[in-house]
Amino acid sequence: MLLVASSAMAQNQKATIDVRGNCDMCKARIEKAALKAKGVKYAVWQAETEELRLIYNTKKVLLNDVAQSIAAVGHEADGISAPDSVYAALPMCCKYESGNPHKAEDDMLMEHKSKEHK
Ligand SMILES: [Cu+2]
Repeated sequence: MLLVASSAMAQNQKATIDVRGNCDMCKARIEKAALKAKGVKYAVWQAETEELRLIYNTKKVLLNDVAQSIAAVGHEADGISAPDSVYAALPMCCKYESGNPHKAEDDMLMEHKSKEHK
């Protein structure tokens, strides 16, 4: 990491992707997986919204690769499912497929409408 932080080299892109999860353990796991992807500078996930905010270097990594590495640790990311074996090994509190206790269906719909991707 010898790159000098400079706005002249702004290849950094902000993005928000949907990542399924429930709790603080999920949060730690998701953020760790995201930050492990090369070129990811910032990753913060919120249980309430199941959204992961990212800042990443578009020259180093594709958003899809970040989503892949998160899915690989057990959390469905940007529509990419986690492998069954990995999901099965998650602690009970992290089993988001049985329904997120923090969130009702209606909230999910609302959220989708309010999200402006393009
Ligand atoms: Cu969890």
